[in-house]
Amino acid sequence: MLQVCSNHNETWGSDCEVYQMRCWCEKGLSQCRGDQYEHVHIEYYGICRDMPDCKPEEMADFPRRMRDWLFNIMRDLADRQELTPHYLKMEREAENNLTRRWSNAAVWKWCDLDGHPADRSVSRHELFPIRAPLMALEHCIAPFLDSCDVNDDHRITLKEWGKCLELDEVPVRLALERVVAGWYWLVLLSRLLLCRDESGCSYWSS
Ligand SMILES: [Ca+2]
Ligand SMILES: [Ca+2]
Repeated sequence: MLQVCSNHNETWGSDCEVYQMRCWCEKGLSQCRGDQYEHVHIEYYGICRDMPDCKPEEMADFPRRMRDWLFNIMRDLADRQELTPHYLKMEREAENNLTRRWSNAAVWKWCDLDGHPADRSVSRHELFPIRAPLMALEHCIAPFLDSCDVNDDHRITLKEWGKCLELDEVPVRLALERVVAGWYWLVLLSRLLLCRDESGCSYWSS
């Protein structure tokens, strides 16, 4: 079982133990070890350790490294055929068009993170899939992600995301428009297919 470090800087036997304690505390059950555990969450995987400070020069270089990393993950997923056709198209464009490379990868990741709920902003909870696994390897990830949330409302908008990755606003907006257009066509197509299967579909008659 993989040990985890919580936001209280305590090592737990597994992620399940953390979720279980949080659940006990949220429900006010006697197994809850204290009110502070009502908001306990996993900070990173592995045992707790002293994190080195992120030096200013490391922080200055971090957006570039993060852009590289996002593009490499997108490329890996494309190679493994794990991207949807729409994102695959964006990946192919990123391969061939250097000006679109970082913005396509950044928009893809931001949309990927914005899932629970998909409300056009990435909450701290939604950042978990990139934050927790990277914390033990990249000590600048936490201050970097905190710095993205410029207005400190605990959510990262696409504008904030693009800005902290040091991307131009226009290619980011264009890439997002393409994602939205892709979704629009997907929804339309699925409605058309559904309509074909159902007799007397109100979509056609309306
Ligand atoms: Ca969201
Ligand atoms: Ca914000």
